[in-house]
Amino acid sequence: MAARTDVFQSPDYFLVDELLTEEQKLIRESVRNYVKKEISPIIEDYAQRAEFPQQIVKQLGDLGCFGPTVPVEYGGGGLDGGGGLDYISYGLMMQELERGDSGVRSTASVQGSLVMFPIYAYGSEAQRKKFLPKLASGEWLGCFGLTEPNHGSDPSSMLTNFKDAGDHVILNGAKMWISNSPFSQVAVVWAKNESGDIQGLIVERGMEGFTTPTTHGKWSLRASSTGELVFDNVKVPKENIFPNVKGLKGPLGCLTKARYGIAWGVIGAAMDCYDTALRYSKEREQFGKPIGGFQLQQKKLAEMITEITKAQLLNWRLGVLMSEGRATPQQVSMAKRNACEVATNICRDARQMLGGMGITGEYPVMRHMMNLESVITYEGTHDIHLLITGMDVTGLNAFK
Ligand code: TGC
Ligand code: FAD
Repeated sequence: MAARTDVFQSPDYFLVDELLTEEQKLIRESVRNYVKKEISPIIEDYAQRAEFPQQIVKQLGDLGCFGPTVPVEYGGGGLDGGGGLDYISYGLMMQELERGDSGVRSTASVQGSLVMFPIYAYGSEAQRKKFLPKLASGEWLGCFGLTEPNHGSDPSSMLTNFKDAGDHVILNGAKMWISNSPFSQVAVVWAKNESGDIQGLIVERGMEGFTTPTTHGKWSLRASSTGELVFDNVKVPKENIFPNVKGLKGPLGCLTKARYGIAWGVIGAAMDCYDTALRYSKEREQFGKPIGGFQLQQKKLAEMITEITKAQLLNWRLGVLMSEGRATPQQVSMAKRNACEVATNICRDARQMLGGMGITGEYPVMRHMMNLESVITYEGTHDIHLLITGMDVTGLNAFK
């Protein structure tokens, strides 16, 4: 397939740019330029072949997209350690990456929020020094194992477990649907100890009994690699267990950071679909005039830009609250859920506006649309996030 020319123009109907600092705009620009140069020309081809473009790992490391929340001394962006990035910059990075492809943003989310963040927040100094710089630079790729074959939305019922065996523990169990597992050197794994408490362990490729079979046949996130983590009596040194967290709040704390990135990211995908549909509607003629001149097509475009604008403003406000340390996990859930819903609808409408061309790889819309079926499901399904909001406003738990 011929490389696609990326002519994206970012929609900004309410002049949200005026709310951004010069530094935030510069960061967005550098990631946008990277996506135009390195992602847009190749991504369709990789998605069609269901292949992970491994070269992006080093590129994203060089660009500073890994570990935005980790202090600069460990190779991160400095969000949680003082100095460095702010949460709006982090969000803008994710928006631009997902404008390219959800799988590219996924790689950055997993590495930064689900692997580097817990090693920094819950790990020992030795763990931080050993793993963080190599993960920040992209020399190593990490993955995050929470979901199991029989325990997805309800991770507290997980079966993966470890038993004490002197200077190490013996880990058994299996994780499923793990982004990047087939290419990872390092897996952050959540498992139960002998008392039934959830703890995090760093499992390294090469440990005997540890395998990462690839999941095949996905119609979504085809340019992202997904697999399992299988532990068959794996000896994990005790020095690889996180000393500073116990319980489900460990993995859920990581998810709050990653879900924040998704709220921004999917709006990037929506912006790409809107921009593509708008341009197409002015070029494509039927019944003697551009299809953009028909009311039904204008309704779709008007609703798309309205929802994008509302989400941009919500994300900006959430970014301010995150930077001030005042955002709640429930606010992050609302933003993730809303952004995924509007982005999914926008991509579906854009696909229709392109008619038959909408199902081809000539345009990015069908790829985005299919990707978003994963994004609306992972990191908490659409309905789980609704129940989180429901519980927050009523004080009543409808999960169980
Ligand atoms: P519950 O009793 O409510 O909570 C247990 C403890 O966790 C605390 N907590 C949180 N802490 C930080 N951030 C959050 N978002 C938190 N939510 C809850 C809570 O305060 C409590 O603390 P403590 O001190 O009292 O122990 O737990 P529950 O068992 O009732 O479950 C609640 C529920 C359903 C909301 C939760 O389990 C959930 O979010 N389920 C969805 C599972 C999920 O999101 N899985 C994601 C897997 S990873 C993934 O998809 C990566 S995709 C990566 C990519 O490619 O981008
Ligand atoms: P289930 O939990 O079985 O849910 C099925 C349906 O039931 C959903 O509609 C759900 O909303 C609904 N449901 C469940 N409980 C309730 C309830 N109490 N009330 C009402 N409805 C309910 N996981 C990781 O750990 N690491 C990863 O890197 C990772 N990457 C992923 C990549 C991809 C491409 C995909 C598709 C998934 C990934 N996941 C990952 C797993 C993902 O987080 C789970 O798929 C998700 O949390 C849902 O779990 P489940 O698939 O088991 O669905």
